[in-house]
Order: sequence, then structure tokens, then C-alpha cells
Amino acid sequence: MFPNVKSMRIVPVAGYDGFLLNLSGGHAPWFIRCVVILEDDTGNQGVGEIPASAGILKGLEQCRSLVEGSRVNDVKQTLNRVRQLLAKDGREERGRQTFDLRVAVHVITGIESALFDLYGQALQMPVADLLGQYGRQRDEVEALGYLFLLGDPDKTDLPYPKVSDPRDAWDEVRYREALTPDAVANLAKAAYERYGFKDFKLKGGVLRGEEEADCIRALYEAFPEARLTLDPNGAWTLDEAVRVLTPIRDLLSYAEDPCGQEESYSGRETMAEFKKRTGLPTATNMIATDFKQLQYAVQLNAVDIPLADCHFWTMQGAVMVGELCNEWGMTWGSHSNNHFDISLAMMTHVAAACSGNITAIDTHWIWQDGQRITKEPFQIRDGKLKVPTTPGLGVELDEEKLMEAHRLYQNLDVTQRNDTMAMQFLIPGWEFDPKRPALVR
Ligand code: GKR
Ligand code: MG
Repeated sequence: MFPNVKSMRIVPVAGYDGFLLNLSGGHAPWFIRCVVILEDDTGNQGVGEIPASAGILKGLEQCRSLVEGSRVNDVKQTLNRVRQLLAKDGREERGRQTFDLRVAVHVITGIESALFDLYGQALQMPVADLLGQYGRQRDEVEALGYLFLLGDPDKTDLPYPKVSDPRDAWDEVRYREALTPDAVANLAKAAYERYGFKDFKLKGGVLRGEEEADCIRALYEAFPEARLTLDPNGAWTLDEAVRVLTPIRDLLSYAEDPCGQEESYSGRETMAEFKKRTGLPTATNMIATDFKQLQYAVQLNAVDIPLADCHFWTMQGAVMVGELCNEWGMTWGSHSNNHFDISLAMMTHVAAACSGNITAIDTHWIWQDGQRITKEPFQIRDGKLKVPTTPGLGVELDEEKLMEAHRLYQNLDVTQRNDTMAMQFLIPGWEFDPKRPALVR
């Protein structure tokens, strides 16, 4: 007999962040997330972590009565009911920001993760073994070193974190200005020392394209064996993308969203043209963000690596993308946004269940490392995360840390990500423009 879900807690939380730059602007000194905690009548807890927004919190609340009282092994039927309820609000768009603004898919994922965690515990099986057609495909998951150009926190009066007692080079560099090729290479070296990354991604859309290409040259010089990529989130026109990336084509393994929607052309069309003109493989978290878009992207041969982040594909959806990639000769990867350690566990299980060759997953964790809401966050060592063999997600909530992060959320009184605020200190009156790098004004 399987247990029932007794209660659902929805806990918005916040953590600290550095002045990470991207096309949408600069990260605020904090980031917000939402933790879903289900408790069954044996006392087991299942958890999920998703982005937080007023819409997401409301969506979760709407689903409460479908989740509470449901049987733990009824996970798929419970999720079907949740999907049907949320579908009533109609189709949603991801928006033109670097991050996804949808609600329903995030709500579904938060509940899905917590339910699979409980189901895995009831069956005494890790979540990775329950996902997809094939279950666990690997015991370790590779992660890439996700680098950002960094604004100078001292130019703001915002409470960006400072490390008073640096443990290593990564602690020294991660909260300081980094706007030059040398500074980017130093970030990579420091991240390598702590985490052992073999591959690196640089978030672009900040400086002029040619300056970002110079950062890639510096990374290549420091790590000639690494798979490197640059992601300007579609900031460049097709012509600019070809002009900027052709000279560094041999240094890159793939280009992430080098161009996007432009004049009367869709992002899928410009990306397909980019591939033809440069011969570079492409990755995206912007133009293939659901199955319908993925179908068009495949028809146009616009994308080689869909970055199927489980937070906006659902965990089962992301694994299905991995299976399709394997069948179709494409490569699966995962995108990320700022996150705590429950998301790190979710992404690890999902990546472990994707069949075929996958590319190293994105994770923002290195910018959050040191903060936590579980007792023992998964560790990145030698550029890899170990897939646990313990039942469920393999994480245990730390109630004290959870409440600390919740209090921070309450004190901040922030209900959505705001990358515009900090930019005002660098460029007064700064506004988001999806076609202009953040510091090109
Ligand atoms: O965290 O600033 C950021 C990123 O730009 C994020 O918003 C993107 O969604 O990581 C992302 C990406 O790969 O596009
Ligand atoms: Mg991206």
C-alpha cells in the first residue's frame, strides 16, 4: 500500500547573488526561488525547487487540492490533473528576456519533482531510475563552468555579498568586477581549481561582440582542451553573429543563441542560416522551449543542442527531449538560472536519465555555493556531479536553512527577478533592449 500526500508547503525563498551581467542587465544582490515540500502520511518529505514569481506562487496554490490527499504512486494522474487545471489559463510565452517568464510549466515541475521524490522513497529507488524509458544512464553527470562578466558592486549602494575570509581563488574573484579577457580567464582558472571543470560557457550579450570574442580567445589560451561556448541570448543580428563568431569558429564547440528574432525572421530561421553560414553547431534555451518549437527548430535544422532545462520542460519532458535527441542524432544539454541545491539535485537526476551523449550541463551553482537549503548539497568535483543511489532525489531539507532563506525572501519583499535595478548605477536610465548588449549604450 502506497502512502498519501498529507500536506503541501509552498515556501518562497531568497539567496544572495553577485553582480552577474547579461543581456537583461545585471543580477540583483539576491535571487528568489520557490520550494515545494510534500509530506506523506509515513512522514517522508518530497521536495522540488522552481523559480519564484507572484504567478507561480498563485499557480501552486491553485493546485493544492489536487495534490493533497493524492496517492504517492498516482504521480502521473495527479500531474495530469494539475496540467488540465493550469491549461485553463491558456498558452503562455517565454518572453524576450534571457529568462523564461512562463508560469504553468514551472508549477508543474515543482509538484512533479516533489511527487517523484516521494514516489522514489516509497519504492526505495532514486528518481533517475524512474525517469524516461530507460531510467539511469550514467552514474556521474558532467557540468560546465558557467562564467559571467561581472559588474563592480562598489559602484552601487546595493548589498552585494562580500567574502571576508576567502577559502580559495574562486572566493577571491567571484564578487569583483570582471570585464576583460584576462579577468574572464582568471574566473575560469579559479573555478577550475575548485570544481575541476573541463568545459566553459561565457554569458555574453554584455560587451561588443568582438570584445566577447576576445574573452573566448583568452579562455582558449588558458584551456585549449575545453569545450567552449558563448551565449549572447540572441542579442546579435544574424550578420553580426556571423561576423563575430567566424574568426573564433575553431575555438568554439558550439554557439548558444548567437542570434534570434530579427525583422520579419523568426529566431529559428536566423539560427538555421547562422549554422549554414558558419558551420558552427548551435545550442538554445530560447527558440526551442517546448515540443512544438522543437519540432520547427528540427525541421529548419536550426539547433543541434536543445538546452532542455527541467524547470521549464518538466523533469519527464526534459528526459523525453534527451531521448529524442539521441534518436535524431542531436545532443541534449541543460540550461540553468540561479538556483539552490534542490534544483542542482533535480538537474542531476534528469541529466542522469537522458540517453545517448549529452553535453556538460549548465549550472549557476558556483555563484551560489556556500548557501544551501538541504543538509548536504551535491558536490561538483573534477567537473562532475555524482548521481546518488539513495531513494528519491537523495537530498534532505535543512529546516533551519530553509527558514533563513524564507525570512530573507520576506524581508526583501521582491516578487520577481529584476536585472534592471543594478544597471542604473552603471548607466542611469538603463533599459532592456533585446538587440543591444547590456553595456553598449
Ligand atoms: O542568469 O543572467 C542569467 C542568464 O542570462 C539566464 O537568465 C539565462 O536564462 O542562463 C541563461 C541562458 O543560458 O540563456
Ligand atoms: Mg542560454
